[in-house]
Amino acid sequence: MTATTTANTLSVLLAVSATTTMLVSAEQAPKELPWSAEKCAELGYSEKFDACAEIEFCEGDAYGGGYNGGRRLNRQLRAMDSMEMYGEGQNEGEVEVWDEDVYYDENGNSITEDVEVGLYVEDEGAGRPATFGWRIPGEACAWPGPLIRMSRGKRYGLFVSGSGNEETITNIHTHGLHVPGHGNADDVTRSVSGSDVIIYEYHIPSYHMGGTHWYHSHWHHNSEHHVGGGAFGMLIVDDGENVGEGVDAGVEAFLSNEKILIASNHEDIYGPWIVNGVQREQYDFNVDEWYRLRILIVNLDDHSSSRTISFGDECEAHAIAHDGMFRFQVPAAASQTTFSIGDASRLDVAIRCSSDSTISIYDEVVASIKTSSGNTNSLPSPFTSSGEAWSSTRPGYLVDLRDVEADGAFSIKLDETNINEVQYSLEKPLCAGGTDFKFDTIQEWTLSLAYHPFHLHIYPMQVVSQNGECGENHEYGEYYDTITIKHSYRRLYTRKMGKCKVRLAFRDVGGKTLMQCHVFKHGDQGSMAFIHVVGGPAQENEPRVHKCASEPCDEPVNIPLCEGGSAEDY
Ligand SMILES: [Cu+2]
Repeated sequence: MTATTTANTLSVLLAVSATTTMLVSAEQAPKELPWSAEKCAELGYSEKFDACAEIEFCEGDAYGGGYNGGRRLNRQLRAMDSMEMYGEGQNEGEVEVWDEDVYYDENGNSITEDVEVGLYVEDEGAGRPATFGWRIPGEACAWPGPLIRMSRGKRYGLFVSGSGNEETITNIHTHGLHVPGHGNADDVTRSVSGSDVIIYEYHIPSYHMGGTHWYHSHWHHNSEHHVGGGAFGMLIVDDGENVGEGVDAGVEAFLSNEKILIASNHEDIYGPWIVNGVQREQYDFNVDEWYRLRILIVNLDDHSSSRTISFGDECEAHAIAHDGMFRFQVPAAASQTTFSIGDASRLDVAIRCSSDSTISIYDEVVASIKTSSGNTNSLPSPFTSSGEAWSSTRPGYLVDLRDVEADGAFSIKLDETNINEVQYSLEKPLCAGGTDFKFDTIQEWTLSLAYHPFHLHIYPMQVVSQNGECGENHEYGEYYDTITIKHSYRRLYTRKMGKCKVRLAFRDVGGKTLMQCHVFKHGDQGSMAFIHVVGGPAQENEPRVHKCASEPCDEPVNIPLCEGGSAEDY
């Protein structure tokens, strides 16, 4: 690997530098995707969906824009010297090009190309354009993509178009939604390219818990490349009614008094972290007012899988939800200023600050909190009017399984290229003793993960290990959709490997689902597997394709069942 500056990339640097004097003065929360019944009528799907929206994959020109990475990268390179990850550092103001990064085409063949991985300019602020992204048609290709907000009990039609480029294949995974993983719903084998348009059908059941989730591109072999370019965004399911026992006007006001924090870094680089697409986000808080901070962590470096996020001593913070699912008792009794959180995970906290403060990831300040007095709103409170915690309403897929006898047991071992020594395959699902999993069963799974974050699509998992085997990111008894035990590659050799036990309920939704390592590089290398949950409801395939320039478009992919036979009908 070599670091070079070329005439071609230098011109990109100059073009971007001109925009870097813009300072961040208020929160940069992304624009919301506009759902509407009118859009359904316009597209001819009024009877099928309650709300429709169009979202477009996009490709930008370059990374950059106020991306103050040089100084920090050099410092972290020194810390990583012993791993010999990078041959050379680079200086501020230089464009860095690393030769021979390997990517894959749609057939899985490796492509060798020069990849520009970053622009280093000394400045604060300014938005970050995406090299790959999701956008509202007509909007800029921004990092991160639009905020998708959904309501419980509604039928949504998401019309997804390609970037215009026939060579770029992608799709969308709604990380955290409890919806089918096959048919025309959240199936990662679906695909769109060019100017084609495919339809994702999402019925958010009325019992779905409200929470903080996200979406990202998930086309196999290109996930790292696409998400690493900015193709992701936050997805929120609104709380609606019946959130919990004891929820009063103050708690309701608190739950909707939200702030958004989408933290991401950059593929192959050890920091820096940016928030909401900017180098130093600023939040405006009223002094001593409670806010619900929705935090999403998108990590693109493949050698670490967890981090700490901390607030200054001027603030009090209580956890209220993990991975978009409320704690059983909300909020957590103890205030913390530092939280440990795994990759791809979300954390909602109740936070209030008495004066100006900062938000840091590890020891890097990524955002500031500016407080102002005089307009304090005292109504929002995470606690009930009597100052107590409240019990969240638990839908069937999120009930307490600690005292329930499991119907089945399974062990999972994640590696960089495989799960249970089987590489990702469309021909072969993962089987438990030669059979598929059964709908309406309770499972107890034992996870051996090293530092790999384990994400199971569709079905959240309750941590039932009591002695810290699941690591410091997870609390006994709470639900998560991604489990990350160890923090990084380096710590792997200094700490005992944990065997973390989780329980989960195969309820409401059946069919195929994906489990994966959520280090994007490892998923792309084959650390993913399908399982089938048989005997439950089946999701239809239609409507599926809205616009197809040349057949075939988004043909359904059927993974054979463990015991043989087709999985077309579950
Ligand atoms: Cu991994």
